[in-house]
Amino acid sequence: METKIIYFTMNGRPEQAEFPLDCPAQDVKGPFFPDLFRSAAEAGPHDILKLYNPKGNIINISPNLEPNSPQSRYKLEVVAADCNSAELAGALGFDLSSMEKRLQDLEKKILIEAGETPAVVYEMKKQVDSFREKLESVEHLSWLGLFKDLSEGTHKPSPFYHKRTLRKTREECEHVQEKFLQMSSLEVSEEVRQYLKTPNFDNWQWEDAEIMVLLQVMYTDLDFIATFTIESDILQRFLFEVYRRYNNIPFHNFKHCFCVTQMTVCSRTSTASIVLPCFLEQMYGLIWLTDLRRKMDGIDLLIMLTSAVCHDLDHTGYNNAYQINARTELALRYNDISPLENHHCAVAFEILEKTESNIFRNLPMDQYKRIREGIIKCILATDMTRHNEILNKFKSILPAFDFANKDHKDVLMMILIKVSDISNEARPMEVAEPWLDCLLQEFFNQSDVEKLEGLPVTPFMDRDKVTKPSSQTGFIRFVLLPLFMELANLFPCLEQHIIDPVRKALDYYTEMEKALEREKQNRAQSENAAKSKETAVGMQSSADSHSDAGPEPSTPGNTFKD
Ligand code: BYE
Ligand code: ZN
Repeated sequence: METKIIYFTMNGRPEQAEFPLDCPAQDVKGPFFPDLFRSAAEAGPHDILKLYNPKGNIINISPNLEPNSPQSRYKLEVVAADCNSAELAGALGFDLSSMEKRLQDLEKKILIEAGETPAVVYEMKKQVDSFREKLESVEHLSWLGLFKDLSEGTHKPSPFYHKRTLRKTREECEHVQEKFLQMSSLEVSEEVRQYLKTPNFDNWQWEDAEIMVLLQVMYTDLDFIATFTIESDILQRFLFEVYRRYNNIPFHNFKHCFCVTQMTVCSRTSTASIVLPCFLEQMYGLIWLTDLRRKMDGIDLLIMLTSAVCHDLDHTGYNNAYQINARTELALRYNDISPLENHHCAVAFEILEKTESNIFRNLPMDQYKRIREGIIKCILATDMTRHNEILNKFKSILPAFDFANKDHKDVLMMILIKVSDISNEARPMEVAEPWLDCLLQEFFNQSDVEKLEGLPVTPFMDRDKVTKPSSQTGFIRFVLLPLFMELANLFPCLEQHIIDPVRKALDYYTEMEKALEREKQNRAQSENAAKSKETAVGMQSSADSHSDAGPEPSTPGNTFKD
């Protein structure tokens, strides 16, 4: 029988297939039996195969395939596995769709017999639902074939479209953009403008479109619009692109970007001559004493503000340790060197490279260069593994700090963005505590995924190992206070304005830790009492009634070391 040989590559690996010239269509691309191409690609029955000719065009997998030579190989590719790929799920030891189907059948049966969904079935349904949602929303689990990346817009609408996802949807962006543009023409009251300059500002009271307006106010009130001839539609486009590229994750989101920026402005605004309303009294010293507008030039301030705005762009909620351990695209791209911060910065300049959102487009080349250099320095300085390096550098220049020295100013700018980045605890408790909850939610989510993927679990992110107060007291003692106190050496007024609230927060969490400790002891005691009672009555104590040790107090001393 005459045969023909087809040469192709699969993942760069050379393969060849031989089949008879009168081969029926079914054997080459049939719905029933995995054909030669399927087995070469190790593809399941639901996977989509794509064959490319050497020109890069997709060609039909059919018996009429042009025979070729090893020098002109076709390229075979498997496109993402079908979401419900039974084979893939089977290999993983679970199958969501069949579990759901069985649950539905069970529910139907019970409905007929008992008339109402029992709580257990409801509970199980909820668990299956939330498990599916988790698998669908976690980008790093996309290899399961369940991940729904809604930003791509190539997916067909699914019943889970409304569920929480990482990236912002187009609808969400358009809605906020429309609101922002409507509001941006309105005057922001003087009262709000002043309130915006204090660390008491409550971000939770404002929705995203309003926050965009407030960011616009910051650029305006620092005179950047006039000084650097920034057109308002360009600024609006820039802010919108920034908004769009912060993801919907618990902590490193657009509101965090706003808070960091707002804190930067706090320590930067000098309007000492204005008469301050009484609620601003406590800010007075800070404004007066730091007086940065007189000590640094406009470009430095523009660098700091824009760095703060951009410093966490496209954060996905997984830190550098995760990126490196999971060998993500980012870690590979940046050779494990601050993958996230490099990425945030690259995204910032992706936005700034577009003429319609380049707020620096009217500046001469030398100024643009200086700004770019400054932003890169500031954003890269937010990598906490460089914390000691940067703080030590600052300490070493402090005794002879000179605002005319560029190296000194560079270090100060890095310290200021670092302070702003981790300064939630300098805010009122009602503002700060929800931020801590958000952060822990993001951390715990990461450690859950690390456990699922068999990666090393970062100890201070492990929900089984840390408690809210124990982690925060350690952080305040060993990271926040030492950093803030060095800055207060340069600006002594900061003592009362940002160090005092942080000390209060330390007391608050220390109390909370003690209360938790007491609760734990009480629980252990009552359990012991119950146990001895059981034994006394002569009942058999069950094998698994060990005392619940609760969360281990973390050891803050080594939690935050590099
Ligand atoms: C830091 C690094 C990365 C991301 F668990 C966020 F105890 C932070 F470590 N920030 N930012 C603010 C913080 C805070 N980390 C902590 N507390 C903060 O207030 C400590 C963490 C809860 C934990 Cl440092
Ligand atoms: Zn940040």
